[in-house]
Amino acid sequence: MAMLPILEFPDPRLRTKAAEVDVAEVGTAAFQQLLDDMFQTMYEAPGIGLAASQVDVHQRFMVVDVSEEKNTPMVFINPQVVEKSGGQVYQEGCLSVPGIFADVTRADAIVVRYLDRQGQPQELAADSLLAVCIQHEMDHLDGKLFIDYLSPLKREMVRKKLAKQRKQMA
Ligand code: GNR
Ligand code: NI
Repeated sequence: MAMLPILEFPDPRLRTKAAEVDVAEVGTAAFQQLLDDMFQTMYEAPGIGLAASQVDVHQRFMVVDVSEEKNTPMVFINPQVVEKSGGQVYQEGCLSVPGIFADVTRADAIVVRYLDRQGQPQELAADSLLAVCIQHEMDHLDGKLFIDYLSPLKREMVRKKLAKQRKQMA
């Protein structure tokens, strides 16, 4: 197992649109190892989800665990939202935008179709935090970040805060 470096805003690689995973690749040792490394990276961060895009792998998959006990690992490969309804506001954060938290409105309930880590097709109904997390991770696969939903003024404040944080770290 290995911790993987997480790309941080404004790294342009976070804007890459990820490509579909070839199903034949899912069962390979290299792909399964990458999933294990992504779980380790997510748990140690700590975070509730991690998209492949964040570790500079531009393929459509992510790992998620929204449980309190951190004992419910989920893998979503080639995810597609096939139904969505309602709306919820959640204060989001992102491992690629450290130290920034902001309210984002998303669908409250979704149905997602995907392949699991065995490459088997699945369909899952998700709501509340799990629905937020899946939508947040799917945005990463399209090169989108939660701060993109903020007003230009708020985004400018985020940019300044991050620049200041970085200066203090240097
Ligand atoms: O750890 C995370 N917490 C979180 C909180 C609210 C909404 C979304 C998230 S996902 C985030 C981890 C991350 O950046 N995944 O891409
Ligand atoms: Ni994120």
